[in-house]
Amino acid sequence: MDNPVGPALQLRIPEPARGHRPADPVPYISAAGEMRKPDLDEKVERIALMRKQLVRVLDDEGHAVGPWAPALDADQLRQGLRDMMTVRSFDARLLRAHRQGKISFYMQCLGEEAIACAQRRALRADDMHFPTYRQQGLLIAGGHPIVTMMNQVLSNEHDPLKGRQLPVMYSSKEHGFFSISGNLATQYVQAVGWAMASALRGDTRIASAWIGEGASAESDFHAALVFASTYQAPVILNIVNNQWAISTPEDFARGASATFADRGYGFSIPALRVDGNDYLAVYAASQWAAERARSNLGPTLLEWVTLRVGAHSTSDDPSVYRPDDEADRFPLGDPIERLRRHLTVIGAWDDERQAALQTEVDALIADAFAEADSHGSVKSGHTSSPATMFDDVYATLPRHLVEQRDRMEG
Ligand SMILES: Cc1ncc(C[n+]2csc(CCOP(=O)(O)OP(=O)(O)O)c2C)c(N)n1
Repeated sequence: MDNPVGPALQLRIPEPARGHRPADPVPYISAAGEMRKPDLDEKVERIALMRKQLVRVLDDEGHAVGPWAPALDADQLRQGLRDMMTVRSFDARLLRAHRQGKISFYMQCLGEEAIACAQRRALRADDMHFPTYRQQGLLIAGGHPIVTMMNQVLSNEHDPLKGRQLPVMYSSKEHGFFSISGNLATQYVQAVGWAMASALRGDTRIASAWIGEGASAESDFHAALVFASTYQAPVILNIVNNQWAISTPEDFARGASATFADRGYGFSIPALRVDGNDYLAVYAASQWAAERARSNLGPTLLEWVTLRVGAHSTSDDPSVYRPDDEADRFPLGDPIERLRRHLTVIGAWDDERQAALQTEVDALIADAFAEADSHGSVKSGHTSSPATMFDDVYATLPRHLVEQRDRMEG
């Protein structure tokens, strides 16, 4: 007999990926050049479709097409290629250092290089980024010394953070790179707060918040959007959708039918979904969002669609939850190969120059690692004295901590 008060209520429980199931295919793929470019102050309702579709500039042949194609000259494009190749080589060297037992932990950004590299070049040097552990490209494209980054990963005596942070959790005030936190999503509220403070002071610098699609399920993400939209804070809200949050496919955090960019719409924040493996699209969308922030038009949410090609970290084994050929089947390709093809198509590049650049970049990274490695590591006992834990915390060290430090040194 039918229940007269209706069926028993049920929740939709997302199912974990079973047996090497790939992440869902990227929904709503648009052709390169298909999406129009709105005015900076266009009403959010009129941009609504852009949170579903994909802003793309580079087509399959390597041509830059449509209204989003940014005005970058050949030198700037070659610089972008060099930045991304440097990041990839840096990651490969440090992954090898982990396998050699020289470092305890590492996280690479293989396949995602365009996003941080292009946004760093699209913003000003004194803007402030609040990154996750996968934006080493911000530092490298920003000209941060590579040896210093390696010293941090080795936690040796030259590590500017004095061994207090997990490897890859960099921090550099001079390079506009806020200290990375292992507690996901905390940096989103901090970025919005920093942007609000910048506006309150009448400053001209903007903030850029970074988060992975998995961590966007955290309440800090939503709290940040409330403040960003209420106060129209000058901030770029990046969500890097690399399809996986460790072993969890992206549809867990996003829900059954939405996009991550949809989340901006609920707060009346203009939101774009962008091909994150297209250096030109990343540059153009970042520039658009930055100009909106600088013109007091408020926050912009950018969902970058990409693929985490490597493992989550050196503590992860993706072969138990994802297929080996996922990167080959990913429809947005590889960011370095795509920019290289574009440079070739416009007559600014060839195989010989590519090979020479690869050799140059690899030598730069090898030399930097040799130098950092010559300073030893925490593993070889060459690390900052534990007494330095009292440095850089208080303007004036309280008496009881002075005593504790003296006891340690004595
Ligand atoms: C608040 C919090 N919850 C959980 C974790 C454990 N954790 C570390 S990384 C990670 C996955 C994050 O995935 P995503 O945000 O998609 O970023 P990605 O690693 O893919 O770049 C999780 C669950 C954490 N560090 N902090």
